Amino acid sequence: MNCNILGAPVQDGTGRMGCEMGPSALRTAGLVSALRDLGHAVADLGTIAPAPVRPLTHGNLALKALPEISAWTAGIADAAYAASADAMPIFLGGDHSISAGTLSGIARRAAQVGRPLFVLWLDAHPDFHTLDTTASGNLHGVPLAYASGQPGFRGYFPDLPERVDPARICALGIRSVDPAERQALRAAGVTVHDMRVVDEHGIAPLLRAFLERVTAENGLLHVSLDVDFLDPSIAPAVGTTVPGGATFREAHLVMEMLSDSGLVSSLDLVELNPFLDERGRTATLMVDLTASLMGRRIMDRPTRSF
Ligand code: 5AB
Ligand code: MN
Ligand code: MN
Ligand code: MN
Repeated sequence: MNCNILGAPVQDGTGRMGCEMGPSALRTAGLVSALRDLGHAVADLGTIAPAPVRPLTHGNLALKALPEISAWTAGIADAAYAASADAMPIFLGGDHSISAGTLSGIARRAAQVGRPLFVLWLDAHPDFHTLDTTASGNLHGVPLAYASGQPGFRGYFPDLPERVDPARICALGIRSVDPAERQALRAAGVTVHDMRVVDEHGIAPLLRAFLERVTAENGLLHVSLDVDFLDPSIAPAVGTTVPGGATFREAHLVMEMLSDSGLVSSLDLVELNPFLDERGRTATLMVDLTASLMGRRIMDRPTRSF
């Protein structure tokens, strides 16, 4: 497969510094060589630039860095569209606000090729706040709401060329949801498999059912992997730790099933804060998970089966 690597060193979407170093840490942990060892042709396209920043004021005074994130969203959306023409783009965050741009650009690409876009959101949080409902004001909490066309972004974030249909979004691993998000997710019809559902059913059947839907509609599949999807005991390098996350094997199983499906067409690796890491272990785990998603196997398997 042809892969395009793009760095998006954004940290203004979170309340603290450090995510700016994310792309560098993922490269240092060996992302490019891991992909090449699996036989992929990898082009590192370097670092995305934001669009020019313009002043913006909003009634929600809690909002942080709105002009900056709006400018990043525009720049990232253009880069995502361009980088998805003939290869699988892998976006290195940066905080999760980058997915406002990656999803916008990928949704535009999906419309251009005439295929439905599905999104697998692997995260402790649904990131489904609007500019009006966020109480923290941290814009890494809004990308999925923006990309799926929730109201209140017009004039502040770039106009969406195409929205992601909320009915084609599956959020998995969720365990921290704010009241406004809970209501909006339900109204929009997003599939949310929270950790309680994962505990009850196991992660494999939940993912399999979603992948079967993607297959049935010949969809493209964008995967957005937030470090805090993982349990903090195995992935400490994140600002928003929530206990009770995916285990090492649950996370690898998700990646292995995604690989077997052959459906994944774009990927975000987000929220890595290397300043909070322990000797690079979280960056290394993110690279190993990406390798599993891109075909690394414990043992060969007979055929594609998920
Ligand atoms: B992340 C919270 N809902 O709005 C908020 O890490 C957390 O990209 C957002 O998933 C977490 O601040 C954003 C409390
Ligand atoms: Mn997130
Ligand atoms: Mn999160
Ligand atoms: Mn986070």
